[in-house]
Amino acid sequence: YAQDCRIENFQVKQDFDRTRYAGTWYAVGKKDPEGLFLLDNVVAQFTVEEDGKMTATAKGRVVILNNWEMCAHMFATFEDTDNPAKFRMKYWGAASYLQTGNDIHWVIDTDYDNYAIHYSCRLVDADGTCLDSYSFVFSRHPTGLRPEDQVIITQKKTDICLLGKYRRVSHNGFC
Ligand code: ODT
Repeated sequence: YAQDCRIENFQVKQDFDRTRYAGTWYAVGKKDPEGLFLLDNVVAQFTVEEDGKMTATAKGRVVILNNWEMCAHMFATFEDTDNPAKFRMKYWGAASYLQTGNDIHWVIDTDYDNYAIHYSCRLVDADGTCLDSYSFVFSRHPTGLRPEDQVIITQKKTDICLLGKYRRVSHNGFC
């Protein structure tokens, strides 16, 4: 059979709880979009504000203007939708030459305490599949995922039609 890769049919985390999701997440895997930005040493910090809205900051190594390597400090606000695991993420950088944008931000799965997998599609094709996506695999632990979590993540990568498209994100203290 042909796998259904229409993004509207991707399952996201049921009853997503942003309060349990808050805190620090280390990127351990990434599927890059076109014109990739964050390279490695990516750490995201999610917060639930007093008004209940989710915000985040992230840092990561980037190379801008083709050869200037730096640690980017990024900020994001999340707009709620009718699905608690689906957001619109407005993001910008601490410096004006960093990337800005407005992407969908879906939490595909998380156990809140160990792993998370996120998905974003920037360009949907006429048939409902994605032409330009990116996705982060996050761990609460900088050392990576536990073997039992890797099994789940592999299944989720398959479900969102991105198996084999990820690279490992290293943490070497650059940021
Ligand atoms: O690296 C890329 O090529 C695409 C990623 C661009 C968006 C980075 C913006 C980060 C803004 C601060 C946010 C935090 C949390 C993010 C969690 C996951 C997805 C970006």
